[in-house]
Amino acid sequence: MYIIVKNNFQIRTTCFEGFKSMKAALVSTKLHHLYRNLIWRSFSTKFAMANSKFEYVRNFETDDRCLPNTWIVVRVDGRGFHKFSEKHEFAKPNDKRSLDLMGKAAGRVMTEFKEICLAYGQSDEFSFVFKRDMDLHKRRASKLMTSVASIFTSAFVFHWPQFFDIPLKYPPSFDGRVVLYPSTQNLRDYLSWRQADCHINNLYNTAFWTLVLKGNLTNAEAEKRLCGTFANDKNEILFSEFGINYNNEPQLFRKGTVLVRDKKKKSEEELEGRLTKDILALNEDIIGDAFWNNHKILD
Ligand code: DGT
Ligand code: MG
Ligand code: MG
Repeated sequence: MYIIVKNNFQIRTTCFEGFKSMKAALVSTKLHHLYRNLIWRSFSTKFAMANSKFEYVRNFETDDRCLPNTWIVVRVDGRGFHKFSEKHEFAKPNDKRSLDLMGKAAGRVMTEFKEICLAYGQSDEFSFVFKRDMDLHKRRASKLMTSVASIFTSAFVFHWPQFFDIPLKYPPSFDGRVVLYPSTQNLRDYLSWRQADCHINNLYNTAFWTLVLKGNLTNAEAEKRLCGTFANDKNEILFSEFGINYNNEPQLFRKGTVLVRDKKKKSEEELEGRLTKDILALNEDIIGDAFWNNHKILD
């Protein structure tokens, strides 16, 4: 620090005093360093010895890197979502708020991981497809799975108030798993399986809850009524008894949600209703070829 004074003598004195205190400070700093080094060396030797003694436990960690050049799918699923949906008074059989919130949380995961090329969700689950040549986290299964489940869960909680008027009654959670698919056909079959599951469950649940809520049957009676029925029987019950054409039910309920990236420049109008600028939520059939020919995601 400089002190500006008019008198020369005062300047010299100030400088001299300054040098003296600097020297003293230097000596004390050097001593301090010496002392610190001595202490640190003796400690670090002990730490190093202890470290080498304990370090062998690292070998207990297993190598869980996913096979190269395979499609990695991480699927998250709500834990005990049946109870969660009851406690939070979800609409039956589908609550649009929950499905939209699931989509929002999945969009957040895709924003975080650019290596995800597509996500598909229905009910309380979402599957994330990582590009087959990606090397994120050295393809370690546990890192990928826990990161996805954790980001998804925190986003679900974070955005909850945007979709629901009632506060969360307790913290929801999602489990995660990793599955590898060696061929693109295997991956397509996996996604088809999840969408077929959505269709089968939704048709059953729509028929069941229509019988209960509109047909005044008890849960047990509705279950008995639907026991052994095929898809066309359920369609027929809905149409002939309640005037409901199942094919006119919202695509969101019947097909689930597929998230894809779309980097093309868009007008303000086109951006409306999108999850993010680059992520598009669709409720389309992903079992047939049309979707894949349109989007060329897995090529
Ligand atoms: P888990 O996965 O073994 O911990 O058990 P849950 O209870 O999560 O069962 P799961 O994943 O097989 O099935 C999802 C449950 O969540 C199922 O009971 C229906 C319920 N759920 C999902 N979405 C909705 C919705 O929009 N509305 C209603 N009412 N229920 C829903
Ligand atoms: Mg679940
Ligand atoms: Mg589920």
